[in-house]
Amino acid sequence: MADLDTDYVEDRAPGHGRRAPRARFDSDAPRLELDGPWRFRAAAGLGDLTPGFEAPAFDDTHWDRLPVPSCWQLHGVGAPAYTNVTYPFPIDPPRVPDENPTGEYRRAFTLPGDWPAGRGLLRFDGVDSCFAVWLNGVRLGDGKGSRMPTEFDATDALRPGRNVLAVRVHQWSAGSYLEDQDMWWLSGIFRSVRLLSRPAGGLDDFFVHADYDHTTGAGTLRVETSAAARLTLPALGLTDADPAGPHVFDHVVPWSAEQPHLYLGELTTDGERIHVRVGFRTVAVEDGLLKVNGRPLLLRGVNRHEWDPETGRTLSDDTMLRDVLLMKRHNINAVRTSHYPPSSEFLALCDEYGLWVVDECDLETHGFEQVDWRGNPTADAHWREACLDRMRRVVERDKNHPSVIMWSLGNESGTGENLAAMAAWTRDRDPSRPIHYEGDRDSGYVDVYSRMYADHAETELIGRAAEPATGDPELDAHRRRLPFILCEYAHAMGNGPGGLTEYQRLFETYPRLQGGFVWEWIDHGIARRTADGRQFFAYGGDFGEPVHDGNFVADGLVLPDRTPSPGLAEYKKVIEPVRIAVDADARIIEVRNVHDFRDTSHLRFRWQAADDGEPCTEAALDVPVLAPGERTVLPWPDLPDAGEGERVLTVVAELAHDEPWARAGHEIAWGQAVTGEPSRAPEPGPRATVRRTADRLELGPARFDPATGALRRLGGLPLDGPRLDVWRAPTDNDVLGPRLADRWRAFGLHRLTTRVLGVDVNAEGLTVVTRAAPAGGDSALTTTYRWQADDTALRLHLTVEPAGDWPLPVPRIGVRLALPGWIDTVDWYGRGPGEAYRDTTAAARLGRFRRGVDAMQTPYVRPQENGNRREVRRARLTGDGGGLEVTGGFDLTVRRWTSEQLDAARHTCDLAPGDQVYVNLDAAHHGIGTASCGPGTLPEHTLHAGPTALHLTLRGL
Ligand code: IPT
Repeated sequence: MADLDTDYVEDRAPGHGRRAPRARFDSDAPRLELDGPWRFRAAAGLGDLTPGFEAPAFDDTHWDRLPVPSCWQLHGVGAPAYTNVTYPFPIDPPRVPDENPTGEYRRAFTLPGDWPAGRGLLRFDGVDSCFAVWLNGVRLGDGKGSRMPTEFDATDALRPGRNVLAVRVHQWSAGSYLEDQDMWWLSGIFRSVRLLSRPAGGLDDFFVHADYDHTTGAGTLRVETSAAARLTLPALGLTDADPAGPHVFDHVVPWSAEQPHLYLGELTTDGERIHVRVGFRTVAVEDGLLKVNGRPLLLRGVNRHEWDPETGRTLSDDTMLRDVLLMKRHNINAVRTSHYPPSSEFLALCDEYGLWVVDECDLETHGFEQVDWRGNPTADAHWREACLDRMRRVVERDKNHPSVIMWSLGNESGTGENLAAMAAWTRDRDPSRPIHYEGDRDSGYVDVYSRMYADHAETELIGRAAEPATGDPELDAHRRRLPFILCEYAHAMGNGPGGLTEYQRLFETYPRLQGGFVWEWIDHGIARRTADGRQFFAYGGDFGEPVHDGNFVADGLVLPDRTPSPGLAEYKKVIEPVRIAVDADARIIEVRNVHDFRDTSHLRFRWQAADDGEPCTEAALDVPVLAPGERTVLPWPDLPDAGEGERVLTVVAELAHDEPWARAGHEIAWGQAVTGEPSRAPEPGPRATVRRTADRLELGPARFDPATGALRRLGGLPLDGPRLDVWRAPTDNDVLGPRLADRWRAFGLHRLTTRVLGVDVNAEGLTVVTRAAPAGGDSALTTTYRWQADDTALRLHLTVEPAGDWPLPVPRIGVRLALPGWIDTVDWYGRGPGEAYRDTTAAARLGRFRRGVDAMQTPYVRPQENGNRREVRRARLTGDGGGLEVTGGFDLTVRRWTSEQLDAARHTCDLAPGDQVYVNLDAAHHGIGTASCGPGTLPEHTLHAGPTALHLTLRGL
């Protein structure tokens, strides 16, 4: 009989025929991996199902193949679609569209001859969004809850030899209403499938309770087991002990993210041996602080979605390890698993390498906000069981991970009784971990006060416990006693985030502020190629979606291919666990250990002095071992006499030995101080005077256009400019939020027209005055270029004076020039090596750097202003044909396209090198901020049009 019953799809029930949730663990019980190519057929909807596809004898040889695990839209079946908040279907819970793409999956497998008697379970680690399962034609059940495991008892249907597994997966289901996370809508069996043998006398579940008493150093271990078992932990002298204990050990090494000590052992029964990894730690909210092992934490976190640009939400173990290593190497100590439990393997890595984890339930109903929360499932008793089921499955699966220090009920799901019920169940099941949920501002049933994107001022108010009262005095009193975290802040979309330093300062000032989680770890771009084979990353709208949220899906600290973006370098610097302050006036070095647990014995320190960027001496720096929270002050090392120019003293802390996550020598923290003034360009020789011919003005090595006063040649180097430039290709933070970029365009900043007011030859040299102004307005910028030269060098003294009203910030004030396209290399002395803007400068140190022109670019998924190098004292732009040297004090960008081309590009593949290289030399920039979601540029980083000067010396090379 064909089984075409699909009532479960629109049923709010989380599933039928499933096994109770339990811990995920590895044991020696046999298992069969069912990943690999499956037979697959894409059905357009529930009216298009294949009758009898579940029958073992069904002939599927004409079906396609699809890998399991995978997201079918990334294998040419249907198309990915991106929405942030909006449901991509009408809100009509629990009903979903008739057009409900459905995948029919089949695979045969052979049960090995030595497969033991006893129960067999089929485990699906993740299926999006709803599925039903048949084994040998017998329906085992159905399930929802995409990012949580579902197990079915397969015992009665399992046969010796050949077995046929059939799974029907629906893109949309009642469960979709609970899964409105800000990400691509993707479907299919996207995590592994396994058949597990459950031996007679095996152990189905256990719960490790490993507490640490920081006052005595003792550890208490208690393992609840679902059946009688024995516990062996060699390092603690336990052999075949009763797991229930409690076992008290006078001294254990505790687990922390900084020193993730795990005790390896085994739980055994007559039928099974299970690996256990025990980390002793006690989490508590006491005295208004979130503490682990008695110490308050400072969370230096990120929100992590599971993402791979080729495989979507199917991640290899290698990719997960890459994430963990990248995080550890960038001083990150915490992860919020936004907004669903990750693959269990990821949590195992967090246990092993050390990351604090806020484990979040697979729950978001954000789109109901758009209908004033009418029918919100978290506030509707009909959905109670579906919500509770999700929470139970996270807690049961992940309860034995020491890295998990908080449970999160979900994200952006409004408020409602079902959330309170989830919290109550969780508190009862696992009183050892605090509960997090941001969406209920009253924080009635949670243990930490959590917010997202609160600006600096509001965060400070909360730090001082001076925030406005919430409605109910009792709730207000409760919330006021809670520690505060920013579960999302510093939206890392495109260029940015700006303002990290200022947040961190608040976190380190007010104990109540226990840090936060940057939004977010990775850009969810999808790897695509142009017809001619160039790769780019697609975002919302690129797949013809009728509703979408564009590139809002690309807002991570790493690009889709996990290349760290400048934002990650900035974050690493801002959250350094050791602070090194090099003070040039007092000639002291202050080192502060801001780790929460670890002393500094794993670090070595060294210093280096450089003159005008040229390193002259370096040596080890003897820093006494500092306990967490301790500081020391050291005198400057004996330095050789500084010569002419600027002296930079850099002090670095690096790993003294290999750690599991980085090699000895890996840099953790640094500080710098500057004394003296940078060397100036050599004093000019005898001043050149202007020679005038019919078609040009000549001044020293330079040639100008007599009509416009524009520089045309410097020695042998053809060039065009420099000309006033105030435009930048708007960043995502300029475009979104209060839409500064729209104001810029309305004002006409991207289309200033220039009128030459005068080209004046005088005793000093040449003076050119221009007036740049937008059409339709009477605001203008008057720019005076004073040119002087000797035989070899050309000097520019530039001043800019605004006239009229400038009621808005301006993107930049400086000049742009065009050089020949054969320029391919940039050497500079200034801040680097990476991109920096005035509120994203922390990670940029003073030094000498060299990059190819192409490597000066940051390929943000949506092209935008990028690549600025700050406070450059000297730059050489060179190629086979020679080059240009510029000295002065300026910000520098060098690219193969104009800002206008950058602005017009929608994807990186829209940018093509032309036959010129464009160079911006700027006096100032407007900051970056995080207005794409959160506060804009802080007042101190805002660039207003005002009198501006820039002094440059240009020399042909
Ligand atoms: C917040 C969401 O929690 C997160 O998933 C993501 O969408 C982020 O915004 C923006 O990228 S919700 C927003 C209304 C603050």
